[in-house]
Amino acid sequence: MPANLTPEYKAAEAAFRKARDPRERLEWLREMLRVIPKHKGTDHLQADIKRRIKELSEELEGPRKGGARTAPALVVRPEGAAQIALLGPPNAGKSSLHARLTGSSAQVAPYPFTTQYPEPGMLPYEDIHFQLVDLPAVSPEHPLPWLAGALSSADACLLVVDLGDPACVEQVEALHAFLRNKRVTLTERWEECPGEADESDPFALRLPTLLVANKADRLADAEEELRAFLELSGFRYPALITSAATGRGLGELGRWLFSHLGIVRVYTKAPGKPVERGHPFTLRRGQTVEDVARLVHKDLARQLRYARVWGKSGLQGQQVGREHRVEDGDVVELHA
Ligand SMILES: Nc1nc2c(ncn2[C@@H]2O[C@H](COP(=O)(O)OP(=O)(O)OP(=O)(O)O)[C@@H](O)[C@H]2O)c(=O)[nH]1
Ligand SMILES: [Mg+2]
Repeated sequence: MPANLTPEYKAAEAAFRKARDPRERLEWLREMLRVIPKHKGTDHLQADIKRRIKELSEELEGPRKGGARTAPALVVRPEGAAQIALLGPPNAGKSSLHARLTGSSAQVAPYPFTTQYPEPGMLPYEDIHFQLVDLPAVSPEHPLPWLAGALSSADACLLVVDLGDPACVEQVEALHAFLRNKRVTLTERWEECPGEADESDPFALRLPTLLVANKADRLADAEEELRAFLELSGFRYPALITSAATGRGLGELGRWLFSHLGIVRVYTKAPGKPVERGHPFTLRRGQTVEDVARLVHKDLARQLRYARVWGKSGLQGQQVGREHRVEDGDVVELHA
């Protein structure tokens, strides 16, 4: 990190790192550029920020030809409890999984490079949803400059592979190399905060990753194949065996994501009113009553005086402060 960065710049950068919504990220990038001290030592960083602003603006609009929009947007606005990107080599079954898990009509075909643009869809789990984003294959034969940018809004990745493909290890290594070049690292560590990256590089991205060994219906012994694959490749990702054809493993995905992302559901109620059971707010483990208030309304977080909480922790409507950590299933009554 260059020297002489001001607290104002650092605050804008911290907000940028935290933001997942692409429009919000763009606003923070502009703010970073506005407040960055303009001197020789920050030339590189300034250029980097300008490039990101240009890329992200283009990605948000979708490709244009002669002023007309020719394709869908290249980054997907996050919705639901978390955004999960489907990544992997061509033909592994990403779109087939997407279609089965979310009911989307993602295009599936028996040849590689079928998917061309990001396709969002919602995977229901109990009373919440995860957003799954189907993506084009990552492969050296088909480099897509915007693909890494599309990952900046994701909270985690599903790395979909076909263990029956003899080129599988090589393909995943090529994918790693492509992402590394774009400063994106897939990590097996789900307990890290997503997006929390290298202190010295605001544009580095770390995404917790689950290996999805698909097309298990084609393998005589999928567990054995998976064990051999992990041993041969040295990859440490947690793994799930699936088949988009038979549905094997698909029912476990929602629970797996829920627990490994540390999702916490909070039900709010207004004083004297019943609990709003229909649509919980979703947070991550470690977040507080103040974070709940911010989700309800950003002014509410500022005006919050205290909350009353009912939940599994044993609280039965006791008063708590804004720093109180919420737990899954808590009912929260906010008092401004
Ligand atoms: N037997 C079997 N075939 C599958 C499975 N999943 C996908 N397929 C088939 O594999 C082929 C490729 O599937 P897609 O879902 O298009 O794969 P993709 O990873 O999205 O491919 P690209 O978009 O080209 O990167 C299609 O013929 C699918 O029917 C599976 O679990 N079992
Ligand atoms: Mg596809």
